[in-house]
Amino acid sequence: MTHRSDPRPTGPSPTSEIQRLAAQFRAVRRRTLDLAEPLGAEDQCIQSMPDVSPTKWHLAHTTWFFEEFILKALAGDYEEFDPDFGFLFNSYYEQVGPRHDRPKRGLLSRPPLHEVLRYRAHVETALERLLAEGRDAGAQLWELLELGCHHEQQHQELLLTDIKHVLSCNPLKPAYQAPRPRDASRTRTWDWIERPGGLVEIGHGGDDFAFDCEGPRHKVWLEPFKLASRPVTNGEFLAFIQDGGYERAELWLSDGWSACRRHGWDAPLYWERAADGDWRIFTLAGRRPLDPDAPVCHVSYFEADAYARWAGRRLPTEAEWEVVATPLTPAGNFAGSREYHPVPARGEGLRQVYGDVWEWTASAYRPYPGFKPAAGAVGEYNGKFMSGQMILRGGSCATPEGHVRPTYRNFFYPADRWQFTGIRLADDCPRLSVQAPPLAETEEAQDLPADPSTLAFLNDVVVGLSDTPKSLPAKWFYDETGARLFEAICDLPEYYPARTETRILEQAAPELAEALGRQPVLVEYGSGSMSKVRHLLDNFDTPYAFVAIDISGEQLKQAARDLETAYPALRVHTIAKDFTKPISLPNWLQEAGRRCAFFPGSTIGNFDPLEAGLLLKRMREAVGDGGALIIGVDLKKEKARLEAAYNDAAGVTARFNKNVLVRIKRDLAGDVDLEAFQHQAWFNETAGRIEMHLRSGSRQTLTVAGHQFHFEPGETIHTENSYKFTVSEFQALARDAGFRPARTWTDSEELFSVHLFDAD
Ligand code: AVI
Repeated sequence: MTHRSDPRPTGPSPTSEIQRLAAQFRAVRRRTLDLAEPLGAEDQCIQSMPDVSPTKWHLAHTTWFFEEFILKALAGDYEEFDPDFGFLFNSYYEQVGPRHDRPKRGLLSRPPLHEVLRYRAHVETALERLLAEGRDAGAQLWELLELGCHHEQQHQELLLTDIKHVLSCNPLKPAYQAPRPRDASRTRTWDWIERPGGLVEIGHGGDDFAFDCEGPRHKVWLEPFKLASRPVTNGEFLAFIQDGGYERAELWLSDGWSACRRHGWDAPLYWERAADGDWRIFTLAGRRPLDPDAPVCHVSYFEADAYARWAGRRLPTEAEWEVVATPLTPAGNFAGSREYHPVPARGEGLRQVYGDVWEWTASAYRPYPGFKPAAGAVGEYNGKFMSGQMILRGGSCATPEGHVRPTYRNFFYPADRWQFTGIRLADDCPRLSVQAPPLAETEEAQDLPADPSTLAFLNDVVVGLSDTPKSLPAKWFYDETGARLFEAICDLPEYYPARTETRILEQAAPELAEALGRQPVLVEYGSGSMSKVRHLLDNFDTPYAFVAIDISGEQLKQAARDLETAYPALRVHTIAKDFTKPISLPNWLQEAGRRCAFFPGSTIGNFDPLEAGLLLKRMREAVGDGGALIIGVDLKKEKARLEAAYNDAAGVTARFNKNVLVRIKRDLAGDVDLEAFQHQAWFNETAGRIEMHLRSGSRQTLTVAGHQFHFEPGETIHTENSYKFTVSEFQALARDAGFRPARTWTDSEELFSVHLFDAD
């Protein structure tokens, strides 16, 4: 089983966290039944090979997991459904006791399916009861519940891969679902995505859920490398077959060649040659012609490795894969699309990193440095499998939506083919480095130190400038110069938001203080110099504490010291972290009054609506039931006024925008002509946002760390969005995140708004 690798607080979780977990539990359990729904009782009983488990067994085993590890351990009065079920549905937990043989799960015609469904309902009812009393059950309950949900999601994927194998063994080749409409758009081309290597960090290190084997976070040295921008397709794999790939021992690892001969492999699993010589494949929607543009799927590690050797390349290591994947949002063709089959790549640049097919890596499944399995039976979940298996990354079209992360490590034996497994090629690069230009004629070019933040910046630059249209994340504006330029922007006559918000906050502060009651805790997201919170603190009687979250640890320390000097009675707690990631508040805050998230400056507008919703939900989780949110939001208004605020006459915003190019030149030794780009900002009415761009005045090539990026005249780099809202639009967004509007203040010109929301 899996569990988070870092200890969690021992006290009860906040109510919002409990509600989130309870909702997750219900949704996961429902989804498992949905997946089994198209199957009859006979389908659900079959085991077509030792690796495959019958659907009915998955339904029961996932239930046993909750029963064994939560109900029997933590619910004192729980009545076991059937004492024999522990023997039948324990998978591999030696410490729990003896169990039925894995290869004989298909012999379990009893208990019948309806009995297993009753078992599910029985355990769910008991768990709901425990959850209702859950406030006293302690962190262990919530940890195990979360683990149980992720465990069940893993079995949801297995349910699909296993039933595909079961149905493929039926000569009638029945379908699990009706064929889905085909999306004809696709691209055939691919590219190399190059990375400079250096000292990088991989592995999970945050507070959010991860399986124990994903951590600890640690350093890895990488030589310069490149990854293919998309996975290998069926058409490309066919060329390997046609070139005698399955008959040429020299392409195969010794164990791979033995497996190939022993099993008589001549194509990936589920491929079959029709009488007319064409290839067909079996899918969960029945047989279909082979699509040459879709990613090749159901290949073993041995086949992936042989293909890479044939192509004159290699498979990526898991660290190489993770470095490239980390900046990307884990979105793609997951099981949520209900396609249950990999689809052809679309668009340009790096594609299909997440979803479609699990990508075999050249890395063996071994513990990371410092890994220690948990004590007790749950420690058997991952740790004991760390021999003889290979790592796969990225999730597949059968993986539940939201289940994988950049650090997620899946593992299978090198001969396994029944999972949705595919290939992404990698290769070494000629030495690539972030090079500083020579200081003098006689001097050699020097490598700049590749610290993690510089590498993260380089990654974002390479990913963003390889994309169409080109873009860069706005966060890279803010080095020391960028932060100073932003402060200067706030003083500009055209930039009304900062000034207007201050006035509103000063005026609303007494009412806000009253609404928050005695001894509140203020939690500021992106606290910067901590100057805005002073407008509130000045009016609060006895604030209990101020929690400041900011990515810049240095600024945090200094600003906290200044604040403590100005407010000696205030407890100031700092969290040096990217505030978009989940945070946990210190336990000693239990004593305090209402918790209130504070997010001024309309920074919420710099997030896309989806990200903004997610961030608001994180705030809702952090403040818990009874909490509150005070947030500053810039309002929609006439275009001219909006555009003037981002096109000031003194050119400060233009310098702020160009600062990202200055950083590329300085920190990444990029060959950038600053004069060749022009600041542009306009209001995109359809999207409801100010867009900032850097526009290339000519055809030019920008070179960064050996990567070349070509610009046509007029082509832009999209550097920032700043969304504007009406009061009701913003209230709807906050409502979706679980906040109820309590009060809104605006200035007399209705330029800006400050909102107070309650979290009931
Ligand atoms: C930080 N943020 C709210 C500012 C805004 O208005 O979106 C950043 C900014 N960009 C250009 N001017 C100010």
